[in-house]
Amino acid sequence: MQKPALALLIHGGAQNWSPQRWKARFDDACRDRRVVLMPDAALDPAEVHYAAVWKPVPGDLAAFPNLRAIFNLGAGVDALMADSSLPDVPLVRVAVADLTARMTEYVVLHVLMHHRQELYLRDSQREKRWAPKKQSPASAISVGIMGLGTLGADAAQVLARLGFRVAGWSRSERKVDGIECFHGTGQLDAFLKATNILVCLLPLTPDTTHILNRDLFAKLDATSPLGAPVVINAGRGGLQNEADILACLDDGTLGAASLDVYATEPLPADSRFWTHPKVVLTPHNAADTDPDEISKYVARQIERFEAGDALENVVDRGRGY
Ligand code: NDP
Ligand code: OXD
Repeated sequence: MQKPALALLIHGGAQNWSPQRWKARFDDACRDRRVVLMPDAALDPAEVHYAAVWKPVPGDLAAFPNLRAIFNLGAGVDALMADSSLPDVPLVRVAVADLTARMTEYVVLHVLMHHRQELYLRDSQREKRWAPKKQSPASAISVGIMGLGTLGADAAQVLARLGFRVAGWSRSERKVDGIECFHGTGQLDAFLKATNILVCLLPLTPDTTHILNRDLFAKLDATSPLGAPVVINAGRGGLQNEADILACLDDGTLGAASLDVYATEPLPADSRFWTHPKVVLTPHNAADTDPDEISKYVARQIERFEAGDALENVVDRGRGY
């Protein structure tokens, strides 16, 4: 007997996503399960027990009356949480070693880029200027990571191994070897005061919206060899007040920013971020979710679920992540 169907819903406009490639990978991973790439007029919605989704149109998931679980094809579930008609079934997010490693690469790349004065050195090269600046050791720089979850904790440990002083900030109390851990709003100021390079890997929730703003930047430590603090945001664009970032870069409150995510994506052509000399910009590809890895992860989870075991990495809807 064929197993209940899995519907694949991938937002049509999503950059860098090939729905056909995802479908092929899911067909391989799910073997005797019917995988249906939506929209599909021939599908009876009642056959669908599982949905694997990336930014589906709000309301689309409500069309499946027998849905048992939703698998988000990324780590961040903010787009789904915004759907007021989201069926009340377990919502699973991605937490796999492949995605974590990719994000750690991004974070380490950008921390090192600022620490090793790459913006200055590339300017010097363009101008044929032989003018080395004093180099300081990693131990002279404190990196503060907002969000000490799957991604933040891994990046923190790799940075600590490189010799940086590393602190992390989370909602609840955490312990990560070698990392100074802060939590809750009560410890936020102490965390910021100890931070020269701020890395944001928070989920976007009502509590974190626009958390990266002028008030917060003004509390960062500006006394390191870097001078003004640096901000790196690979969480979500909604975490940042973009006007504040630009104003703080212009008036020297911030020395530089690496941004991977934006309030509006793709980033509009008239955004000042494109040309700002202190901004290193990437197009929301700090860490891609890989169809090979994620299809296997979802297939494994469904097997567990059907065997009566608990699903992993289920989103707490009350917290929003
Ligand atoms: P996790 O859920 O594992 O970790 C989230 C962390 O943020 C936890 O430490 C959590 O605290 C903390 N947090 C949440 N809310 C608050 C708050 N109000 N105050 C303080 N800390 C808070 O998520 P991941 O690490 O897997 O992913 C983080 C985010 O990264 C995703 O939500 C997504 O938006 C983004 N992302 C971006 C990608 C890109 O390519 N740019 C790729 C993948 C993810 P606690 O530990 O107490 O729960
Ligand atoms: C994610 C992302 O949340 O790619 O996984 O942004």
